[in-house]
Amino acid sequence: MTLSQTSPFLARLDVDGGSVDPSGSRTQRRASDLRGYFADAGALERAIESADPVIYEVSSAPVPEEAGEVPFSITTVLPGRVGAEFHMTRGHGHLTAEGEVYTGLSGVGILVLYDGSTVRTLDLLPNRTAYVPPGWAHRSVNVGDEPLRFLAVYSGAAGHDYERVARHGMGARVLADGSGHRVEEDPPAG
Ligand code: PAN
Ligand code: ZN
Repeated sequence: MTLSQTSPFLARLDVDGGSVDPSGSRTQRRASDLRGYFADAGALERAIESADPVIYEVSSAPVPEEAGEVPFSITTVLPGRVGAEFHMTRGHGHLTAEGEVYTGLSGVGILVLYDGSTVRTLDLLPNRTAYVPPGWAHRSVNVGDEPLRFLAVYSGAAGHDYERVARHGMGARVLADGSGHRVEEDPPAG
């Protein structure tokens, strides 16, 4: 058995601040980082021109993305919309057949899962853990008025494939519908 180079440690989850302490990295994605992801490209450009808001950020624990390790992070998706579409992460699949668990910390969200033909949605809520099986691309959407925060725990061997979702989407979009939301089919073009 190979011994990890990482020492055992205890992390504090700052739910209100959306950070893991100790923290390995903190990544922000602004509207300008998400060109091509939202259906309403004009609304996205207007958002970029006005304030280029942060759409989401990820605070990761100092765990290497290597086989055997188990990285974890808190994602915060800020509330808001681009046109009718709620703020969301880019979404990705894993490069290897590795699953993941998402545990809701605060706010109200929808986890969209897509295996290339079937779309599934799960509620992302505090004290609920959503299971992402191997082979399912995943994207988190904030459908509430407050920041959506969740803890993601995954395999260090997973790797992240953004290409496929960037090109073919997630099979569905989550749109505002009155004071609530609806999931609309978004089949891949071609
Ligand atoms: C999460 C995501 C995080 C940001 O930690 O990486 O929510 O979403 P994108 O990676 O799609 O931009 C996870 O699923 N890790 O595997
Ligand atoms: Zn993932």
